[in-house]
Order: sequence, then structure tokens, then C-alpha cells
Amino acid sequence: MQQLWNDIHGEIHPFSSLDFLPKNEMRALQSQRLREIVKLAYERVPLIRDRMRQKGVSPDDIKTIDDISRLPFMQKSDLRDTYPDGLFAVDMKDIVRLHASSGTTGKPIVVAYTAQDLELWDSSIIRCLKMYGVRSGDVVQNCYGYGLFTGGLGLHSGAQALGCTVIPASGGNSERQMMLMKDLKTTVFASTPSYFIHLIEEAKSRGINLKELPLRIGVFGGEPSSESMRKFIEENSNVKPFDIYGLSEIIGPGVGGECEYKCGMHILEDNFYPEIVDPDTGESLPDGCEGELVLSTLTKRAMPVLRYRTHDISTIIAEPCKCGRTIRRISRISKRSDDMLIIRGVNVFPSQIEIGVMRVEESTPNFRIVREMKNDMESLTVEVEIQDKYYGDSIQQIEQIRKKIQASITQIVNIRIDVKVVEPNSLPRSEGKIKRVYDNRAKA
Ligand code: DLL
Repeated sequence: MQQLWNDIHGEIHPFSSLDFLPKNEMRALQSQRLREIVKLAYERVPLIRDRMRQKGVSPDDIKTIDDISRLPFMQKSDLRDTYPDGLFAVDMKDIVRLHASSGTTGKPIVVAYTAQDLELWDSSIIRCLKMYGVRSGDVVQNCYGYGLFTGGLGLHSGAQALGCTVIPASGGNSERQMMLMKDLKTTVFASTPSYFIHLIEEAKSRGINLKELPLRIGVFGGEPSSESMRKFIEENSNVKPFDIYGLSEIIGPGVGGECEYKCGMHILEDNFYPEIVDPDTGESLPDGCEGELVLSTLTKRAMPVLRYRTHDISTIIAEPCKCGRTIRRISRISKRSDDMLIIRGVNVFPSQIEIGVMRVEESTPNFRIVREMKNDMESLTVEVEIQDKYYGDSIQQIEQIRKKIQASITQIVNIRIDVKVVEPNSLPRSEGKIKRVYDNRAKA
């Protein structure tokens, strides 16, 4: 299999060989790594030690990777409650980098890396980039935010370690982004998918044809990219979109990504061990069942995170992948357990509304969901920008489109939701992660 891979794709990068490890070797590696990291965490992190004691589990009870389910869970509030350094497992002198979440209110969460952790991060990004077909010599325009966010520096360092030319463009200033893309002959574009869609629209309005540029690969993550977003990207550029997944608490981007078969995201499970649990009860669910993704860092030393409740909803796919990689996959993430809205007793996810909007051909990917109180009841209004060419139509024709969008959403969520057609380019655009839901309930 490895030879076949080499013939098709060229040499396997040394780091990527772990992607092809036989199952039993992977389990042995995971078991050994789990034993070591649990020991370190127990010795050095009071929160983990106390929780394990409360559960009656000691490091000696952890023998194989299957014992992971005996460990207590961790969640975001643990990082907040121990702010800034309560979860660090090594001395400050061994920590060479700190990142933090951009949390809108209160204190952010802080995450730490040793020099060895940064090498692990680089190798993880390299393994993902190799899956997408990025090679040494590619020109990577990195539009993830630089600074405390893990996207910018994380992707930058990994791409550079692979031998790419990296342009640290960061987000914003569309005109300059397009100039860089054209003049520096960018081949790989890394950003949130919504930001790239915004650039496509900007390019169109300036008469620039992105298809004439050498761009070929998109490294899109930080937020879900729906099928319709991908279709829009493929129709309007030569960019092949690939998902990259990650979260600050675990390492940042590079926890997993898609191979060329695009049937879920391979998780680099020798470093980041995935489980699926029932979001309500925390009970472990078998491969193939949908539930909340729980991740454990098996190798990160500065801040080991064990059984972290991500709130991301996914499924583990254990079947072999056509690419030959043996590391398991998770289904692409389109929703979080905490972004569910309950409207008149019905559960509604923003991703379902997106599907409803995008099934109508007159729509654009630009929409937002406004939560309001009307007569003491919560109501949702979906505001949708329709394509320029239809906005000039008569009021009756626009009303027809509005009704079409409303019917399409109702078909998916099973309740009637208000829809408002709004002027093209009137909704806020994002330079990073898109904000879909606006909560105006308190303003009533
Ligand atoms: O967004 C890290 C990252 C940067 C990933 C750049 C990929 C690219 P956080 O800000 O901590 O970290 O947000 C993590 O973003 O729990 C998911 O809900 C969401 N997310 C990240 N990647 C994807 C993806 C970075 N590919 C949270 N698909 C996660 C869907 C994603 N959701």
C-alpha cells in the first residue's frame, strides 16, 4: 500500500508514516502515550489529580487506551477557572509559547506549548497539508488571524516547516489580499471558508477572475464549511477546498483534516485521541454513532488535556479509507451541541437553516439568524441576501423568492420561521469566523 501511495503521490513525509500504522501498532503507541501523559498530568496538575481521586482512578489503573473512558472529563470552564496557568504541567521556563482564545467577554482561556509541543504541532500541520496535496515549493497565503488566535502562527509554522513559502497575510483588506494572491502567485489559500467566499464576492465586484490565478488548494477551517459553501468556492475559483480541524484547547489547527477522498476528516489519533459520547449523559458511544466529540492530547506536555468535551457533534468512522491511511476519521462538523436553538419547543441548528437557504438558487451564502422576543415568545428571523440580479426584480417577484426560502427552511426544521430578503452586501462580513446568530432578545 505504501509503495502504491509513493507511486501516486511521491514519498510519504516521515511524519505522515504514522498515518499508515497498522491498527495494533497504533493501539500500542496510544496506550504507551496515554500511560505517560496521565502520569505527568496526575503528578503536575492538581485539577486532574483531584478529579481522578474523586473518581477513584489512579495512574496505575490506566494500562491500555481503552482505559481512557475511566478518566474524568474536562471542559472549557476548567480552563477558565484555573486561569491563567493552573493547568500547566511543566515549569514556566520550559514554556516557549502561549496562545489565548479571543473570548468576547471576561477572561480568555490560555494555552501553553513547550518547544517539543511546537514540533508536534508543526508535524501535525504537515500531515494535514500532505493530505491536501500541498508540497514544498507551494506559496501559502495564510489569512488566519495572527496573534493570540492559534490559526495564524500555527498554520504558518507548519507550512514553513514543510518547505512552503508562507505569506503571513492575516485577515482583512481584501484588495491587498487579491494583489498578493496575484503578484506573489499564491497556490494555497488558508482562511475560514466564509472569508474566502467574501473574497470571491469582492473579486467579482472588481472584475477579477480568480480562475486565472494559480490558486489550487484551500485550507479551510475554524468554522464549518457546508456543501453549498464548497460548491460556491469550486464554481467560482479553481480552489479545491479541504477541511482542517482543530481547537485551541487541544493544540490549534491540525487535529485532523481531509484526504483527497473527502469522506470525513482523518484525526491524528496517535496525538489526539477521539471518542464520541452522548452529549446529555456523557456515556461513551460506539464508532458510527453520532454524538459529542471528546478529545485527549496524548503527547502535548505543557498543558495535557484529557477527555475534553468539545461540544462539536460528529461520528467516528472506523472503516478503512481509500487513501490507505489507517488513522480513523470523524464526519465533518456542521453543528455544535451548544449552538442548538429551541424555538417553540423544536430544536433548530443554524446548519439546518443554511441548508434550507442554499437550496434556493436565488440565495447567496450570506444570511444571518436574528433571535428576538415577540409577545413574550422567542422568534427567529432569517435575513437573506439574494443575488444581485434578482434584487432588481419587482416587489412581487422578490416576495416569491422570500416565500420559496421560507418553504425550503420549513421543510427541514418543521416549523415556520420568518424570512426577510435584504439588500445585497448589507449583512456584516467576517474576516475570521462568521457570526450567524444575532441575539436581540434582551433588546426587546
Ligand atoms: O478555530 C483552530 C483552528 C484554526 C482550526 C484554523 C482550523 C483552522 P478555536 O478558536 O478554539 O480554534 O475554535 C475551535 O472551531 O471546536 C469547532 O467548533 C470549530 N472548528 C474548527 N475547525 C473546524 C472545522 C480554532 N474544520 C472550534 N469544521 C471547534 C467545523 C470547526 N468546525
